[in-house]
Amino acid sequence: MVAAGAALLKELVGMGQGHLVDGWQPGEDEEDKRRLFAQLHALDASITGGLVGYVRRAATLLKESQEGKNPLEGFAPAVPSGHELQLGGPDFLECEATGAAARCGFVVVAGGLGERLGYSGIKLELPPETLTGKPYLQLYAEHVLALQRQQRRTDPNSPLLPLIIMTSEDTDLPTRALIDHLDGMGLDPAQLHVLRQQKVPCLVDSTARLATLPSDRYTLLTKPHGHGDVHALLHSSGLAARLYGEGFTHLAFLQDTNALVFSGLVAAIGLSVRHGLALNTLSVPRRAGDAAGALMQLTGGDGRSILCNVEYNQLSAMLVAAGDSRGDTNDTSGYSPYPGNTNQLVVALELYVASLEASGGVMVEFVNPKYTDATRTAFKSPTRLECMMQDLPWLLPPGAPVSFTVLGAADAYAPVKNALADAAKKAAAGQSPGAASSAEFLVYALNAKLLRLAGAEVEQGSPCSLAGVPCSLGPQVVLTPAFRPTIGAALSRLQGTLRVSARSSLLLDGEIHISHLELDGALKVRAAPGARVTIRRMHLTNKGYVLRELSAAELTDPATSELCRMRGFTYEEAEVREMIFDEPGEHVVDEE
Ligand code: UGB
Repeated sequence: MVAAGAALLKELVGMGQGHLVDGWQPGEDEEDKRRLFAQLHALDASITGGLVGYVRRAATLLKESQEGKNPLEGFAPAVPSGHELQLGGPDFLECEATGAAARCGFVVVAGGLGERLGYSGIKLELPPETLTGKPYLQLYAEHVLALQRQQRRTDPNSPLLPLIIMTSEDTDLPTRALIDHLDGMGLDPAQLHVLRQQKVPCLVDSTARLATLPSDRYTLLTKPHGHGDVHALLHSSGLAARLYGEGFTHLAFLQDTNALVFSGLVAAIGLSVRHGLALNTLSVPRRAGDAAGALMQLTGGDGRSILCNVEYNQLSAMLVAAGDSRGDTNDTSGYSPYPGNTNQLVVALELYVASLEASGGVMVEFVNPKYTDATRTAFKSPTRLECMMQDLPWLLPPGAPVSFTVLGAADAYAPVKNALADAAKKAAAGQSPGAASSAEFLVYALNAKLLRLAGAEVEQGSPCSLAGVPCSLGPQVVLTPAFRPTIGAALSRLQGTLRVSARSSLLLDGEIHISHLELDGALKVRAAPGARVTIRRMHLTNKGYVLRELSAAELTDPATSELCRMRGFTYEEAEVREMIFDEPGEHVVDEE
Protein backbone atom coordinates (compact mmCIF):
# COMPACT_ATOMS: atom_id res chain seq x y z
CA MET A 1 0.00 0.00 0.00
CA VAL A 2 2.76 2.41 0.98
CA ALA A 3 4.86 1.44 -2.04
CA ALA A 4 1.88 1.85 -4.36
CA GLY A 5 1.15 5.26 -2.81
CA ALA A 6 4.77 6.32 -3.28
CA ALA A 7 4.69 5.26 -6.94
CA LEU A 8 1.45 7.19 -7.39
CA LEU A 9 2.99 10.31 -5.88
CA LYS A 10 5.89 10.03 -8.30
CA GLU A 11 3.47 9.83 -11.19
CA LEU A 12 1.54 12.84 -9.89
CA VAL A 13 4.73 14.86 -9.48
CA GLY A 14 5.48 14.09 -13.14
CA MET A 15 2.07 15.55 -13.99
CA GLY A 16 2.72 18.96 -12.43
CA GLN A 17 1.99 18.16 -8.77
CA GLY A 18 5.59 18.91 -7.66
CA HIS A 19 4.35 21.27 -4.92
CA LEU A 20 3.33 18.19 -2.94
CA VAL A 21 6.99 17.27 -2.35
CA ASP A 22 8.48 20.79 -2.21
CA GLY A 23 11.05 20.96 0.58
CA TRP A 24 10.96 17.23 1.29
CA GLN A 25 14.23 16.03 2.82
CA PRO A 26 15.23 12.37 2.84
CA GLY A 27 14.92 10.97 6.35
CA GLU A 28 12.62 13.76 7.53
CA ASP A 29 8.97 13.22 8.54
CA GLU A 30 9.06 9.66 7.19
CA GLU A 31 6.00 8.62 9.20
CA ASP A 32 4.00 11.57 7.79
CA LYS A 33 5.11 10.74 4.26
CA ARG A 34 3.84 7.18 4.72
CA ARG A 35 0.52 8.63 5.85
CA LEU A 36 0.28 10.59 2.62
CA PHE A 37 1.19 7.50 0.55
CA ALA A 38 -1.58 5.55 2.29
CA GLN A 39 -4.12 8.31 1.64
CA LEU A 40 -3.12 8.54 -2.03
CA HIS A 41 -3.51 4.79 -2.36
CA ALA A 42 -6.95 4.83 -0.71
CA LEU A 43 -8.16 7.71 -2.90
CA ASP A 44 -6.86 5.94 -5.98
CA ALA A 45 -8.90 2.86 -5.08
CA SER A 46 -12.15 4.72 -4.30
CA ILE A 47 -12.22 7.18 -7.22
CA THR A 48 -13.63 5.76 -10.41
CA GLY A 49 -10.83 6.00 -12.95
CA GLY A 50 -8.24 6.41 -10.17
CA LEU A 51 -6.50 9.49 -8.83
CA VAL A 52 -4.51 10.21 -11.96
CA GLY A 53 -7.69 10.06 -14.05
CA TYR A 54 -9.37 12.41 -11.57
CA VAL A 55 -6.55 14.97 -11.79
CA ARG A 56 -6.61 14.81 -15.60
CA ARG A 57 -10.38 15.36 -15.67
CA ALA A 58 -10.01 18.20 -13.19
CA ALA A 59 -7.34 19.88 -15.34
CA THR A 60 -9.59 19.75 -18.40
CA LEU A 61 -12.70 21.01 -16.60
CA LEU A 62 -10.80 23.78 -14.81
CA LYS A 63 -9.27 24.95 -18.09
CA GLU A 64 -12.73 25.07 -19.67
CA SER A 65 -14.07 26.93 -16.64
CA GLN A 66 -11.20 29.43 -16.82
CA GLU A 67 -12.00 30.03 -20.49
CA GLY A 68 -15.62 30.65 -19.48
CA LYS A 69 -16.88 27.66 -21.45
CA ASN A 70 -20.37 26.54 -20.54
CA PRO A 71 -20.81 22.76 -20.75
CA LEU A 72 -24.30 23.34 -22.08
CA GLU A 73 -23.12 25.79 -24.75
CA GLY A 74 -24.80 25.24 -28.07
CA PHE A 75 -27.85 23.51 -26.60
CA ALA A 76 -31.20 25.17 -27.25
CA PRO A 77 -33.61 24.84 -24.31
CA ALA A 78 -37.33 24.17 -24.62
CA VAL A 79 -40.09 23.40 -22.16
CA PRO A 80 -40.28 19.60 -22.12
CA SER A 81 -43.43 17.58 -22.30
CA GLY A 82 -44.10 14.90 -19.71
CA HIS A 83 -46.97 13.45 -17.73
CA GLU A 84 -49.26 15.06 -15.22
CA LEU A 85 -51.14 13.36 -12.41
CA GLN A 86 -53.83 14.76 -10.15
CA LEU A 87 -53.36 13.59 -6.58
CA GLY A 88 -56.12 11.09 -5.80
CA GLY A 89 -57.66 11.29 -9.30
CA PRO A 90 -58.69 8.11 -11.18
CA ASP A 91 -55.54 8.03 -13.33
CA PHE A 92 -53.36 8.69 -10.30
CA LEU A 93 -55.00 5.84 -8.37
CA GLU A 94 -54.59 3.47 -11.30
CA CYS A 95 -50.88 4.31 -11.62
CA GLU A 96 -50.46 4.07 -7.87
CA ALA A 97 -51.99 0.58 -7.76
CA THR A 98 -49.54 -0.53 -10.45
CA GLY A 99 -46.63 1.13 -8.63
CA ALA A 100 -47.58 -0.44 -5.31
CA ALA A 101 -47.38 -3.90 -6.88
CA ALA A 102 -44.02 -3.26 -8.58
CA ARG A 103 -40.80 -4.93 -7.49
CA CYS A 104 -38.98 -1.74 -6.60
CA GLY A 105 -36.05 -0.93 -4.36
CA PHE A 106 -35.71 2.44 -2.62
CA VAL A 107 -32.47 4.42 -2.46
CA VAL A 108 -32.01 7.37 -0.08
CA VAL A 109 -29.07 9.65 -0.82
CA ALA A 110 -27.98 10.95 2.56
CA GLY A 111 -24.35 11.91 2.27
CA GLY A 112 -24.93 15.66 2.34
CA LEU A 113 -23.91 17.85 5.23
CA GLY A 114 -26.98 20.06 5.08
CA GLU A 115 -24.80 23.15 5.42
CA ARG A 116 -27.64 25.51 4.41
CA LEU A 117 -29.80 24.13 7.22
CA GLY A 118 -27.08 24.40 9.82
CA TYR A 119 -28.42 21.53 11.95
CA SER A 120 -25.81 19.93 14.18
CA GLY A 121 -26.76 16.33 13.37
CA ILE A 122 -27.66 14.39 10.24
CA LYS A 123 -30.80 15.36 8.38
CA LEU A 124 -32.20 11.83 8.44
CA GLU A 125 -32.62 12.06 12.21
CA LEU A 126 -34.82 15.16 11.99
CA PRO A 127 -38.55 14.73 12.50
CA PRO A 128 -40.58 16.04 9.55
CA GLU A 129 -43.43 16.83 11.95
CA THR A 130 -43.60 17.24 15.69
CA LEU A 131 -46.88 15.39 16.38
CA THR A 132 -45.08 12.02 16.25
CA GLY A 133 -41.50 13.35 16.27
CA LYS A 134 -40.41 10.36 14.14
CA PRO A 135 -37.26 10.88 12.09
CA TYR A 136 -37.22 10.93 8.29
CA LEU A 137 -35.36 7.62 8.19
CA GLN A 138 -38.06 5.91 10.22
CA LEU A 139 -40.74 7.45 7.99
CA TYR A 140 -39.07 6.14 4.82
CA ALA A 141 -38.62 2.68 6.34
CA GLU A 142 -42.28 2.61 7.42
CA HIS A 143 -43.37 3.50 3.89
CA VAL A 144 -41.27 0.66 2.46
CA LEU A 145 -42.65 -1.77 5.05
CA ALA A 146 -46.23 -0.64 4.43
CA LEU A 147 -45.85 -1.28 0.70
CA GLN A 148 -44.24 -4.62 1.41
CA ARG A 149 -47.12 -5.65 3.73
CA GLN A 150 -49.59 -4.68 1.04
CA GLN A 151 -47.74 -6.77 -1.57
CA ARG A 152 -47.60 -9.74 0.78
CA ARG A 153 -51.36 -9.67 1.28
CA THR A 154 -51.82 -10.69 -2.34
CA ASP A 155 -48.58 -12.65 -2.71
CA PRO A 156 -47.17 -13.99 0.56
CA ASN A 157 -43.95 -14.93 -1.25
CA SER A 158 -43.23 -11.47 -2.59
CA PRO A 159 -39.67 -10.38 -1.77
CA LEU A 160 -38.50 -7.99 0.92
CA LEU A 161 -38.32 -4.52 -0.62
CA PRO A 162 -34.78 -3.15 -0.31
CA LEU A 163 -33.97 0.15 1.36
CA ILE A 164 -30.53 1.39 0.36
CA ILE A 165 -28.95 4.38 2.06
CA MET A 166 -25.96 6.22 0.63
CA THR A 167 -23.92 7.83 3.39
CA SER A 168 -20.67 9.78 3.25
CA GLU A 169 -17.64 10.08 5.48
CA ASP A 170 -19.53 12.85 7.30
CA THR A 171 -22.81 11.01 7.76
CA ASP A 172 -21.91 7.31 7.85
CA LEU A 173 -21.32 6.78 11.57
CA PRO A 174 -24.26 8.89 12.76
CA THR A 175 -26.53 7.18 10.22
CA ARG A 176 -25.51 3.73 11.45
CA ALA A 177 -25.98 4.92 15.04
CA LEU A 178 -29.46 6.18 14.13
CA ILE A 179 -30.35 2.82 12.55
CA ASP A 180 -29.26 1.08 15.77
CA HIS A 181 -31.11 3.60 17.90
CA LEU A 182 -34.27 2.88 15.89
CA ASP A 183 -33.71 -0.90 16.22
CA GLY A 184 -33.33 -1.25 12.48
CA MET A 185 -36.71 0.47 11.99
CA GLY A 186 -38.49 -2.87 11.78
CA LEU A 187 -36.64 -3.82 8.60
CA ASP A 188 -35.12 -7.22 8.08
CA PRO A 189 -31.32 -6.66 8.05
CA ALA A 190 -31.27 -8.44 4.68
CA GLN A 191 -33.28 -5.65 3.09
CA LEU A 192 -31.24 -2.75 4.46
CA HIS A 193 -28.04 -1.70 2.69
CA VAL A 194 -25.70 1.14 3.55
CA LEU A 195 -23.24 2.29 0.86
CA ARG A 196 -20.66 4.89 1.81
CA GLN A 197 -19.44 7.44 -0.70
CA GLN A 198 -15.87 8.70 -0.38
CA LYS A 199 -14.63 12.24 -0.64
CA VAL A 200 -12.44 13.44 -3.50
CA PRO A 201 -9.33 15.66 -3.43
CA CYS A 202 -9.61 19.42 -3.68
CA LEU A 203 -7.77 21.60 -6.16
CA VAL A 204 -6.15 24.93 -5.35
CA ASP A 205 -6.03 26.63 -8.72
CA SER A 206 -6.82 26.43 -12.42
CA THR A 207 -3.86 24.13 -13.06
CA ALA A 208 -5.54 21.51 -10.87
CA ARG A 209 -2.84 21.45 -8.19
CA LEU A 210 -3.96 19.21 -5.35
CA ALA A 211 -4.67 20.96 -2.04
CA THR A 212 -3.26 19.85 1.30
CA LEU A 213 -4.61 20.73 4.73
CA PRO A 214 -3.37 24.15 5.91
CA SER A 215 -2.29 22.51 9.15
CA ASP A 216 -0.77 19.35 7.63
CA ARG A 217 1.08 19.26 4.32
CA TYR A 218 1.05 15.46 4.37
CA THR A 219 -2.75 15.18 4.10
CA LEU A 220 -4.74 16.05 1.00
CA LEU A 221 -7.81 18.17 1.57
CA THR A 222 -10.92 16.30 0.44
CA LYS A 223 -14.61 17.19 0.01
CA PRO A 224 -17.80 15.36 -1.03
CA HIS A 225 -18.12 14.51 -4.71
CA GLY A 226 -21.92 14.97 -4.86
CA HIS A 227 -25.01 12.76 -4.92
CA GLY A 228 -24.13 11.40 -8.37
CA ASP A 229 -21.80 8.93 -6.61
CA VAL A 230 -24.84 6.82 -5.85
CA HIS A 231 -24.77 5.32 -9.35
CA ALA A 232 -21.10 4.32 -9.21
CA LEU A 233 -21.69 2.75 -5.78
CA LEU A 234 -24.74 0.82 -6.91
CA HIS A 235 -22.57 -0.49 -9.72
CA SER A 236 -19.33 -1.20 -7.85
CA SER A 237 -21.17 -2.87 -4.96
CA GLY A 238 -22.92 -5.12 -7.47
CA LEU A 239 -26.23 -4.25 -5.78
CA ALA A 240 -28.07 -2.89 -8.81
CA ALA A 241 -27.16 -5.94 -10.90
CA ARG A 242 -28.02 -8.29 -8.03
CA LEU A 243 -31.47 -6.78 -7.53
CA TYR A 244 -32.14 -6.95 -11.25
CA GLY A 245 -31.07 -10.60 -11.22
CA GLU A 246 -33.47 -11.24 -8.32
CA GLY A 247 -36.42 -9.95 -10.34
CA PHE A 248 -36.61 -6.33 -9.20
CA THR A 249 -37.63 -4.08 -12.06
CA HIS A 250 -37.19 -0.55 -10.66
CA LEU A 251 -35.23 1.60 -8.26
CA ALA A 252 -36.65 4.79 -6.77
CA PHE A 253 -34.25 7.45 -5.52
CA LEU A 254 -35.19 9.84 -2.72
CA GLN A 255 -33.45 12.67 -0.91
CA ASP A 256 -32.87 12.94 2.81
CA THR A 257 -35.74 15.28 3.70
CA ASN A 258 -38.97 14.99 1.79
CA ALA A 259 -41.80 13.69 3.94
CA LEU A 260 -44.27 13.91 1.04
CA VAL A 261 -42.27 11.84 -1.40
CA PHE A 262 -44.34 8.66 -1.15
CA SER A 263 -47.50 10.62 -2.02
CA GLY A 264 -46.28 10.84 -5.58
CA LEU A 265 -43.50 8.30 -5.91
CA VAL A 266 -45.66 5.17 -5.94
CA ALA A 267 -47.85 6.59 -8.70
CA ALA A 268 -44.69 7.66 -10.58
CA ILE A 269 -43.39 4.08 -10.38
CA GLY A 270 -46.70 2.89 -11.84
CA LEU A 271 -46.49 5.50 -14.57
CA SER A 272 -42.98 4.27 -15.40
CA VAL A 273 -44.32 0.74 -15.70
CA ARG A 274 -47.25 1.87 -17.84
CA HIS A 275 -45.09 3.83 -20.28
CA GLY A 276 -41.97 1.64 -20.15
CA LEU A 277 -39.86 4.59 -18.96
CA ALA A 278 -36.15 4.14 -18.35
CA LEU A 279 -36.11 7.25 -16.16
CA ASN A 280 -39.00 9.17 -14.66
CA THR A 281 -38.43 12.27 -12.52
CA LEU A 282 -41.01 13.27 -9.97
CA SER A 283 -41.57 16.94 -10.65
CA VAL A 284 -43.49 19.85 -9.15
CA PRO A 285 -43.93 23.42 -10.44
CA ARG A 286 -40.85 25.47 -9.66
CA ARG A 287 -40.58 29.08 -8.53
CA ALA A 288 -37.97 31.15 -10.35
CA GLY A 289 -34.90 31.62 -8.20
CA ASP A 290 -35.51 28.45 -6.16
CA ALA A 291 -32.44 26.33 -5.44
CA ALA A 292 -34.04 23.55 -7.46
CA GLY A 293 -33.02 22.34 -10.88
CA ALA A 294 -35.29 22.73 -13.90
CA LEU A 295 -36.24 20.04 -16.38
CA MET A 296 -35.54 21.05 -19.95
CA GLN A 297 -35.55 19.58 -23.41
CA LEU A 298 -32.11 20.47 -24.76
CA THR A 299 -31.31 20.20 -28.42
CA GLY A 300 -27.72 20.36 -29.58
CA GLY A 301 -26.30 21.67 -32.84
CA ASP A 302 -26.00 18.07 -34.07
CA GLY A 303 -29.73 17.56 -33.55
CA ARG A 304 -29.35 15.38 -30.45
CA SER A 305 -32.15 16.11 -28.05
CA ILE A 306 -32.11 15.21 -24.38
CA LEU A 307 -34.59 15.70 -21.55
CA CYS A 308 -32.50 16.52 -18.51
CA ASN A 309 -32.09 18.67 -15.43
CA VAL A 310 -30.34 22.03 -15.69
CA GLU A 311 -29.04 22.90 -12.25
CA TYR A 312 -30.18 26.09 -10.56
CA ASN A 313 -26.71 27.65 -10.57
CA GLN A 314 -26.50 27.32 -14.38
CA LEU A 315 -30.07 28.05 -15.28
CA SER A 316 -30.19 31.80 -15.71
CA ALA A 317 -26.88 31.96 -17.58
CA MET A 318 -28.01 29.18 -19.85
CA LEU A 319 -31.33 30.83 -20.68
CA VAL A 320 -29.67 34.19 -21.30
CA ALA A 321 -27.03 32.56 -23.54
CA ALA A 322 -29.86 30.91 -25.47
CA GLY A 323 -31.42 34.30 -26.15
CA ASP A 324 -33.98 34.61 -23.34
CA SER A 325 -32.77 37.83 -21.74
CA ARG A 326 -35.18 37.45 -18.77
CA GLY A 327 -33.28 34.39 -17.51
CA ASP A 328 -34.92 32.40 -14.73
CA THR A 329 -38.36 34.01 -14.36
CA ASN A 330 -41.92 33.00 -13.58
CA ASP A 331 -44.62 33.11 -16.21
CA THR A 332 -48.19 34.23 -15.61
CA SER A 333 -48.89 31.08 -13.57
CA GLY A 334 -46.50 32.37 -10.90
CA TYR A 335 -44.11 29.53 -11.62
CA SER A 336 -41.21 28.99 -14.01
CA PRO A 337 -42.35 27.42 -17.29
CA TYR A 338 -39.73 24.72 -16.68
CA PRO A 339 -40.88 21.94 -14.35
CA GLY A 340 -38.91 21.61 -11.12
CA ASN A 341 -36.64 18.69 -10.36
CA THR A 342 -37.43 17.20 -6.94
CA ASN A 343 -34.55 14.77 -7.44
CA GLN A 344 -36.87 11.86 -6.75
CA LEU A 345 -36.19 9.54 -9.63
CA VAL A 346 -37.62 6.22 -10.79
CA VAL A 347 -35.31 4.14 -12.96
CA ALA A 348 -36.02 0.88 -14.76
CA LEU A 349 -33.33 -1.57 -13.69
CA GLU A 350 -32.84 -3.31 -17.03
CA LEU A 351 -31.46 -0.31 -18.91
CA TYR A 352 -29.92 1.18 -15.76
CA VAL A 353 -27.82 -1.91 -15.08
CA ALA A 354 -26.75 -2.10 -18.73
CA SER A 355 -25.79 1.60 -18.70
CA LEU A 356 -23.84 1.20 -15.46
CA GLU A 357 -22.04 -1.74 -16.98
CA ALA A 358 -21.12 0.30 -20.06
CA SER A 359 -20.03 3.42 -18.14
CA GLY A 360 -18.86 2.05 -14.79
CA GLY A 361 -21.41 4.42 -13.27
CA VAL A 362 -19.16 7.43 -13.90
CA MET A 363 -21.39 10.47 -14.04
CA VAL A 364 -20.73 13.68 -15.92
CA GLU A 365 -18.61 15.79 -13.60
CA PHE A 366 -18.49 19.54 -13.25
CA VAL A 367 -16.47 22.07 -11.34
CA ASN A 368 -17.71 25.24 -9.72
CA PRO A 369 -14.74 27.32 -8.48
CA LYS A 370 -15.27 30.71 -6.89
CA TYR A 371 -12.52 32.88 -8.48
CA THR A 372 -10.71 35.63 -6.60
CA ASP A 373 -10.63 37.95 -9.65
CA ALA A 374 -11.33 38.33 -13.35
CA THR A 375 -8.18 36.42 -14.36
CA ARG A 376 -10.09 33.33 -13.26
CA THR A 377 -6.93 31.62 -12.02
CA ALA A 378 -6.96 31.56 -8.22
CA PHE A 379 -9.87 30.34 -6.10
CA LYS A 380 -11.30 31.83 -2.92
CA SER A 381 -11.13 28.33 -1.45
CA PRO A 382 -10.09 24.95 -2.88
CA THR A 383 -12.67 23.37 -5.17
CA ARG A 384 -13.33 19.81 -6.35
CA LEU A 385 -15.11 17.89 -9.07
CA GLU A 386 -18.75 17.10 -8.37
CA CYS A 387 -21.49 15.03 -9.94
CA MET A 388 -25.27 14.85 -9.62
CA MET A 389 -27.55 11.85 -9.55
CA GLN A 390 -30.17 13.45 -11.80
CA ASP A 391 -27.64 13.64 -14.65
CA LEU A 392 -28.53 10.05 -15.49
CA PRO A 393 -30.00 10.92 -18.93
CA TRP A 394 -26.43 11.65 -20.11
CA LEU A 395 -25.46 8.09 -19.14
CA LEU A 396 -28.41 6.35 -20.80
CA PRO A 397 -28.21 5.47 -24.50
CA PRO A 398 -29.59 8.12 -26.88
CA GLY A 399 -33.31 7.63 -27.42
CA ALA A 400 -33.85 5.99 -24.02
CA PRO A 401 -37.42 6.71 -22.85
CA VAL A 402 -36.89 9.52 -20.33
CA SER A 403 -39.81 11.51 -18.97
CA PHE A 404 -41.21 13.14 -15.85
CA THR A 405 -44.38 13.16 -13.79
CA VAL A 406 -45.73 16.46 -12.49
CA LEU A 407 -47.85 16.68 -9.38
CA GLY A 408 -49.24 19.72 -7.57
CA ALA A 409 -46.63 21.99 -5.96
CA ALA A 410 -47.49 20.92 -2.40
CA ASP A 411 -48.53 17.33 -3.12
CA ALA A 412 -45.21 15.53 -3.28
CA TYR A 413 -42.42 17.86 -2.24
CA ALA A 414 -41.61 19.50 1.09
CA PRO A 415 -37.83 19.52 1.53
CA VAL A 416 -36.04 20.92 4.56
CA LYS A 417 -33.04 22.79 3.21
CA ASN A 418 -32.67 26.21 4.81
CA ALA A 419 -32.04 27.74 8.21
CA LEU A 420 -34.91 29.82 9.53
CA ALA A 421 -33.45 33.27 8.86
CA ASP A 422 -32.46 32.37 5.28
CA ALA A 423 -35.86 30.79 4.69
CA ALA A 424 -37.51 34.05 5.75
CA LYS A 425 -35.34 35.97 3.26
CA LYS A 426 -36.17 33.54 0.48
CA ALA A 427 -39.88 33.77 1.19
CA ALA A 428 -39.65 37.58 1.15
CA ALA A 429 -38.05 37.29 -2.29
CA GLY A 430 -40.94 35.15 -3.55
CA GLN A 431 -39.02 31.87 -3.38
CA SER A 432 -39.87 28.64 -1.59
CA PRO A 433 -38.67 28.85 2.02
CA GLY A 434 -37.68 25.16 2.42
CA ALA A 435 -37.57 25.57 6.22
CA ALA A 436 -38.30 22.94 8.84
CA SER A 437 -41.41 24.95 9.78
CA SER A 438 -42.85 25.44 6.30
CA ALA A 439 -42.15 21.78 5.48
CA GLU A 440 -43.93 20.64 8.65
CA PHE A 441 -47.07 22.59 7.77
CA LEU A 442 -46.96 21.14 4.25
CA VAL A 443 -47.11 17.66 5.80
CA TYR A 444 -50.21 18.58 7.81
CA ALA A 445 -51.76 20.28 4.78
CA LEU A 446 -51.22 17.27 2.52
CA ASN A 447 -52.77 14.91 5.07
CA ALA A 448 -55.71 17.28 5.56
CA LYS A 449 -56.10 17.35 1.78
CA LEU A 450 -56.25 13.55 1.69
CA LEU A 451 -59.00 13.59 4.30
CA ARG A 452 -60.93 16.13 2.23
CA LEU A 453 -60.45 14.02 -0.91
CA ALA A 454 -62.13 11.22 1.02
CA GLY A 455 -65.06 13.48 1.76
CA ALA A 456 -64.10 14.78 5.21
CA GLU A 457 -64.87 18.30 6.35
CA VAL A 458 -61.52 19.60 7.49
CA GLU A 459 -61.38 23.30 8.30
CA GLN A 460 -58.86 25.34 6.38
CA GLY A 461 -56.18 27.00 8.43
CA SER A 462 -55.13 30.60 8.27
CA PRO A 463 -51.92 31.88 6.72
CA CYS A 464 -49.48 33.38 9.21
CA SER A 465 -45.82 34.19 9.58
CA LEU A 466 -43.67 32.38 12.14
CA ALA A 467 -40.21 33.88 12.64
CA GLY A 468 -40.67 35.54 9.26
CA VAL A 469 -41.50 32.30 7.42
CA PRO A 470 -44.97 32.17 5.89
CA CYS A 471 -46.82 29.10 7.14
CA SER A 472 -50.32 27.92 6.56
CA LEU A 473 -51.73 26.96 9.95
CA GLY A 474 -54.39 24.33 9.95
CA PRO A 475 -55.20 21.14 11.73
CA GLN A 476 -52.18 19.06 12.60
CA VAL A 477 -53.03 15.88 10.69
CA VAL A 478 -50.62 12.96 10.51
CA LEU A 479 -51.55 9.82 8.61
CA THR A 480 -48.72 7.34 9.04
CA PRO A 481 -47.58 4.91 6.33
CA ALA A 482 -49.35 2.12 8.22
CA PHE A 483 -52.59 4.09 7.77
CA ARG A 484 -51.86 5.05 4.18
CA PRO A 485 -49.61 2.50 2.47
CA THR A 486 -50.99 4.20 -0.62
CA ILE A 487 -53.22 7.20 -1.17
CA GLY A 488 -55.82 4.78 -2.53
CA ALA A 489 -55.80 2.82 0.73
CA ALA A 490 -56.15 6.02 2.77
CA LEU A 491 -59.18 7.11 0.77
CA SER A 492 -60.84 3.75 1.28
CA ARG A 493 -60.48 3.97 5.07
CA LEU A 494 -62.68 7.02 5.43
CA GLN A 495 -66.21 6.09 4.55
CA GLY A 496 -68.57 8.10 6.67
CA THR A 497 -68.45 11.43 8.42
CA LEU A 498 -65.24 13.05 9.56
CA ARG A 499 -65.16 16.63 10.82
CA VAL A 500 -61.92 18.22 12.03
CA SER A 501 -61.65 21.78 13.31
CA ALA A 502 -58.72 24.03 12.40
CA ARG A 503 -57.17 23.91 15.89
CA SER A 504 -57.25 20.10 16.06
CA SER A 505 -54.48 17.52 16.02
CA LEU A 506 -55.22 14.07 14.61
CA LEU A 507 -52.87 11.10 14.36
CA LEU A 508 -54.07 7.96 12.59
CA ASP A 509 -51.48 5.19 12.78
CA GLY A 510 -52.36 1.70 11.56
CA GLU A 511 -55.42 0.11 10.00
CA ILE A 512 -58.13 2.49 11.18
CA HIS A 513 -61.49 2.93 9.48
CA ILE A 514 -63.65 5.92 10.21
CA SER A 515 -67.44 5.85 10.05
CA HIS A 516 -68.17 8.86 12.22
CA LEU A 517 -65.69 11.13 13.98
CA GLU A 518 -66.07 14.77 14.99
CA LEU A 519 -62.93 16.28 16.42
CA ASP A 520 -62.22 19.63 18.02
CA GLY A 521 -59.02 19.02 19.98
CA ALA A 522 -56.29 16.39 19.91
CA LEU A 523 -56.74 12.68 19.22
CA LYS A 524 -54.12 10.01 18.59
CA VAL A 525 -55.24 6.55 17.50
CA ARG A 526 -52.67 3.80 17.09
CA ALA A 527 -53.42 0.29 15.86
CA ALA A 528 -50.62 -2.27 16.03
CA PRO A 529 -50.01 -4.51 13.00
CA GLY A 530 -52.86 -7.04 12.85
CA ALA A 531 -55.30 -4.79 14.72
CA ARG A 532 -58.21 -3.32 12.77
CA VAL A 533 -59.97 -0.39 14.41
CA THR A 534 -63.30 1.07 13.33
CA ILE A 535 -64.32 4.42 14.78
CA ARG A 536 -68.06 3.93 14.54
CA ARG A 537 -69.10 7.00 16.54
CA MET A 538 -66.97 9.48 18.35
CA HIS A 539 -67.36 13.13 19.18
CA LEU A 540 -64.30 14.54 20.92
CA THR A 541 -63.63 18.02 22.24
CA ASN A 542 -60.59 18.80 24.36
CA LYS A 543 -57.99 21.51 24.83
CA GLY A 544 -55.62 19.86 22.35
CA TYR A 545 -52.20 21.23 21.47
CA VAL A 546 -51.57 24.94 21.39
CA LEU A 547 -49.05 26.40 18.96
CA ARG A 548 -46.72 29.02 20.43
CA GLU A 549 -44.29 31.13 18.44
CA LEU A 550 -40.87 31.43 20.10
CA SER A 551 -39.78 34.84 21.29
CA ALA A 552 -36.71 36.49 19.74
CA ALA A 553 -34.80 35.66 22.94
CA GLU A 554 -35.83 31.99 22.83
CA LEU A 555 -34.77 31.75 19.19
CA THR A 556 -31.17 32.50 20.11
CA ASP A 557 -31.11 30.90 23.54
CA PRO A 558 -29.01 27.70 23.52
CA ALA A 559 -31.31 26.40 26.26
CA THR A 560 -34.12 26.21 23.67
CA SER A 561 -34.01 22.84 21.93
CA GLU A 562 -32.37 22.94 18.51
CA LEU A 563 -35.49 21.41 16.91
CA CYS A 564 -37.60 24.28 18.24
CA ARG A 565 -35.05 26.92 17.30
CA MET A 566 -34.90 25.69 13.72
CA ARG A 567 -38.73 25.89 13.51
CA GLY A 568 -39.41 29.08 15.41
CA PHE A 569 -42.42 27.59 17.20
CA THR A 570 -43.49 24.79 19.47
CA TYR A 571 -46.72 22.94 20.09
CA GLU A 572 -47.60 22.82 23.78
CA GLU A 573 -49.72 19.97 25.02
CA ALA A 574 -52.86 21.09 26.87
CA GLU A 575 -55.02 17.96 26.59
CA VAL A 576 -54.74 14.94 24.31
CA ARG A 577 -56.79 11.76 24.02
CA GLU A 578 -54.66 8.76 23.07
CA MET A 579 -56.11 5.38 22.09
CA ILE A 580 -53.75 2.46 21.60
CA PHE A 581 -54.88 -0.89 20.23
CA ASP A 582 -52.06 -3.36 20.80
CA GLU A 583 -53.95 -6.58 20.35
CA PRO A 584 -54.51 -8.04 16.87
CA GLY A 585 -58.13 -8.42 15.80
CA GLU A 586 -61.22 -6.22 15.39
CA HIS A 587 -61.78 -3.20 17.63
CA VAL A 588 -64.77 -0.88 17.50
CA VAL A 589 -64.97 2.54 19.07
CA ASP A 590 -68.54 3.60 19.71
CA GLU A 591 -68.90 6.48 22.17
CA GLU A 592 -72.34 7.90 21.52
N1 UGB B 1 -26.08 14.33 -1.04
C1 UGB B 1 -25.31 13.20 -0.98
O1 UGB B 1 -25.81 12.10 -0.71
N2 UGB B 1 -23.97 13.33 -1.20
C2 UGB B 1 -23.37 14.50 -1.52
O2 UGB B 1 -22.16 14.52 -1.73
C3 UGB B 1 -24.19 15.65 -1.58
C4 UGB B 1 -25.54 15.54 -1.33
P1 UGB B 1 -28.95 18.98 -1.37
P2 UGB B 1 -28.78 20.18 -3.98
O3 UGB B 1 -34.23 19.09 -3.90
O4 UGB B 1 -34.90 20.81 -4.95
C5 UGB B 1 -30.59 18.95 -5.45
O5 UGB B 1 -27.71 19.66 -0.99
O6 UGB B 1 -27.67 19.27 -4.39
C6 UGB B 1 -27.54 14.20 -0.84
C7 UGB B 1 -30.67 18.85 -6.96
O7 UGB B 1 -29.34 18.82 -7.46
O8 UGB B 1 -30.11 18.98 -0.44
O9 UGB B 1 -28.47 21.60 -3.77
C8 UGB B 1 -28.09 15.03 0.29
O10 UGB B 1 -27.92 14.35 1.53
C9 UGB B 1 -31.43 20.02 -7.54
O11 UGB B 1 -31.58 19.81 -8.92
O12 UGB B 1 -29.54 19.55 -2.76
O13 UGB B 1 -29.93 20.15 -5.11
C10 UGB B 1 -29.54 15.21 -0.15
O14 UGB B 1 -30.32 14.10 0.23
C11 UGB B 1 -32.76 20.28 -6.86
O15 UGB B 1 -33.79 19.69 -7.48
C12 UGB B 1 -29.45 15.24 -1.66
O16 UGB B 1 -28.20 14.67 -2.01
C13 UGB B 1 -32.69 20.10 -5.34
O17 UGB B 1 -31.91 18.97 -4.93
C14 UGB B 1 -29.57 16.64 -2.26
O18 UGB B 1 -28.59 17.49 -1.73
C15 UGB B 1 -34.04 19.98 -4.70
